[in-house]
Amino acid sequence: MYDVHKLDWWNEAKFGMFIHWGLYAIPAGRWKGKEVHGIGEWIMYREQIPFKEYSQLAKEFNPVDFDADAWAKLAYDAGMKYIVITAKHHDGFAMFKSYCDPYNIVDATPFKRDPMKELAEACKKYGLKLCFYYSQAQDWAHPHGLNNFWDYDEDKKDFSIYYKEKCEPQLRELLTNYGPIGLIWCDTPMTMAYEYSKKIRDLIAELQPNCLLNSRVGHNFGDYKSMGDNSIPSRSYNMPWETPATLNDTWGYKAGDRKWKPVAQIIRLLVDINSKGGNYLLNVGPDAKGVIPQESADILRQVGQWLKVNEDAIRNTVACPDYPYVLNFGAMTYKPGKLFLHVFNWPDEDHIIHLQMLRPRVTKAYLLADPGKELNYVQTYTPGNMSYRVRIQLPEQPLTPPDTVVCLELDSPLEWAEL
Ligand code: H79
Repeated sequence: MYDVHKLDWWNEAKFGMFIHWGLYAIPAGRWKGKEVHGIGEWIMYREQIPFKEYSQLAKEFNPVDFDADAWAKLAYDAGMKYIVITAKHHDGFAMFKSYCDPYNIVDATPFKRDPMKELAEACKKYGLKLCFYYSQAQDWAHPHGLNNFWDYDEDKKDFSIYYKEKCEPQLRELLTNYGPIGLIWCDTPMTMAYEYSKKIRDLIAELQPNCLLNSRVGHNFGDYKSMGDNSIPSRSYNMPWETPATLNDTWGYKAGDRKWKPVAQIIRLLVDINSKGGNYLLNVGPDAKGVIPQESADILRQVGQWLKVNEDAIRNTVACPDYPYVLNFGAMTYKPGKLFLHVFNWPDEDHIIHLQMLRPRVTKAYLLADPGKELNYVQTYTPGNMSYRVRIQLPEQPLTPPDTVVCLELDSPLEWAEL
């Protein structure tokens, strides 16, 4: 299942930008004067808005402030290496020029531009992989797509018609018209049968064999595992995996959602996910004008500033073997030869942190923010009484709060001694 070579760029990246953008950015969480509970892109389902009515939003969709270069630059400044954007979400509206279905941004809106074309160019400029989210099973616009039960009789649905008329032709367009695509991000397979997951897998193999596919295509046809939305496993996993996550509580833009996570928490999540071997796919929800909320941009730029200094501790890391104790100073990330200690809780009194049960010998210790200056450390190794201990002397103050990173160079692969 896991093709190591094909996954190289993705394993190295570790951090990507998710973009949820569609017609739902217009209501922005409010419908007919009332606040609608839940994630913004589900508003059509939540309110059971008839397709005839919801589709009228297209006539108003005119994101004149959309600037593909600015979005790509923001991802670049944040230290992200790929962008996954909703080419089509569950509402069925294509955010790209589709030749098989006029319900798309070029043919149905006054905007008339194809933002995916513009993004493909911008991603090339900033060295980012462009990837497409495509809701392959749910489609609330098509009479045979899954989950719109208020317009269409579930008993009369034939998924093969939707697949043949819309799903496959649109995936074909996405894999043909925008240059090399990093990955196709499917979602909520629901009751979709094995044969359709396989068809999607085969379609990618035919058109862009290097393009990855996430596990939500269903039936184990993915190249890597998508964890649940905003869900992080409690332990390390030695397989390719990714957590898609939000900056506030919604994916698609909601004007009323002010629950932004603090920068420190985002860095903490990035480190936690990386330490367990995963990728962090962090979402922004641009508004109906095409602008990424200022709060999102501010958070991402600050994460990027931290990441610039501490990049070695994130990029290309692998799952860190689970430390046998609860760590008090923060978290650890790992790549062969280097163990990174992320100090979130600075030891204000003695400025010393220590690790137990570390089997490899430390050959050098330094802060990523000041790599020219070696840190003093003492490693004691008394296998007779199973004591493996290293104590590291830190400076008085943290250099890159909230997380100052110590790099320990190791003489052998990381192993913890048994407790
Ligand atoms: O694209 C984002 C979400 O729209 C999508 N996955 C991420 C990446 C997603 N699809 N399904 N879900 C998430 C689960 C959604 C469940 C809920 Fe609801 C939607 C809870 C509230 C609204 C439907 C309505 C189910 C319960 C009430």
